[in-house]
Amino acid sequence: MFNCLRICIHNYIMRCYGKCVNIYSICEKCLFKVLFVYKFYCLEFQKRIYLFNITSMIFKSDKKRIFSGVQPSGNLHIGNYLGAIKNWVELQDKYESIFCVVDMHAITAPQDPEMLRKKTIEIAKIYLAAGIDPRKSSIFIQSHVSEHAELMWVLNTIAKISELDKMTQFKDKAQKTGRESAGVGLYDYPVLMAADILLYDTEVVPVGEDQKQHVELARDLAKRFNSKFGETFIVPEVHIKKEGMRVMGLDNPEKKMSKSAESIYNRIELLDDVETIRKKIRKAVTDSGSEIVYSDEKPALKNLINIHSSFSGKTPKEIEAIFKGKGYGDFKADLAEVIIAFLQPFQEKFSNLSDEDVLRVLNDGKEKVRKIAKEKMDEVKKRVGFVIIK
Ligand code: AQP
Repeated sequence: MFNCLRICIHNYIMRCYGKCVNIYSICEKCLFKVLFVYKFYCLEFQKRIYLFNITSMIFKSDKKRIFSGVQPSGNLHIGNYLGAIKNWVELQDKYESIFCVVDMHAITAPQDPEMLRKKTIEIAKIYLAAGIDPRKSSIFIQSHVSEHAELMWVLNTIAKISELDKMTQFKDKAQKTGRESAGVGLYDYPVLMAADILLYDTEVVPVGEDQKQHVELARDLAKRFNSKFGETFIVPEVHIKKEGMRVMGLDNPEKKMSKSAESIYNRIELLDDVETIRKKIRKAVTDSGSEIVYSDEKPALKNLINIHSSFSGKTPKEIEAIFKGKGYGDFKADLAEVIIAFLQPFQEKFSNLSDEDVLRVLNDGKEKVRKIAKEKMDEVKKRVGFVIIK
């Protein structure tokens, strides 16, 4: 009898989480009792959903909306985490949050279709393992909401070539192929990013410092569209976390840490194993001299101290004091352990997430944001003069 009830409650919970379970897999003797318990739980559950909906309706208007995303263009690194995702986790309680896996951005560089699919799911898992809570935030895949591409086209018609010519990220990335052979998609990437942001009436965009210029373009396009066609878009603010603003490459402190950097010694990846992390930190370039000092004259060491500070919570001054009289060897060994202390539990959470769990979250997220995107796009179409048949 006790076992039957346990199965029933288990089945009920599984049903609530959308997993299909046969509720009648239970012995006949206790069916009556079980159905009674089941009905009671259903009523309780409905009551809670109702209360939750009412509460969110009341509080919805108080919260500003944030939007941000990461492109599945390679293996995520601690720069992506410290510059963006860590910030999102902290902001999701205060803001109505929308986080996207921007797969349409990822195809602006050559990519392998199977790998792109794998990395897209991996990034969504990383969001969840890092602490993005799907009950508080909407998580979805960019290509699942076609309005991103539609709005981009409209914004393309008001963006200027002179504006895109100024984008430093394009200049950096086009270096590989040369400007003339670079793809139009890569050049136009900031306009797609503007569409991502403006589509959701985003008020705040939490990104790493490297993306500031792109958010500024989104602001300019919003203002231009509004003055040309009437108030349509909210002009978004950029939100950059002070510490860990721009994590630099371990192999070159002049350039940011990047997924697409050729050498794996440029970055610590979020899914690197313990030995790889130790090795990469050991090999990280340092400046001349052997003292552990935080100074602009020692950019490589400054970058490593910033990383230490972001993970350990200690200030650069405290770190300097701890390693006074010690050398790079001691500092680097400690830095590796500080990173590992964060990454190990993170990786454990990551590996406990199944693809099915993540796909369900992404589907729910898509359903939530699609309505906002469609409403905004309908408004845009009306403003620019497209014929709409209801
Ligand atoms: N080095 C970094 N330091 C701080 N923040 C960073 N971000 C990226 N690199 C650093 C932030 O991570 C978020 C997601 O970035 P993205 O994937 O959309 O594109 P990205 O900025 O071009 O990142 P990568 O790692 O350099 O990727 P690739 O090499 O593919 O271009 C953004 O908020 C970004 O600011």
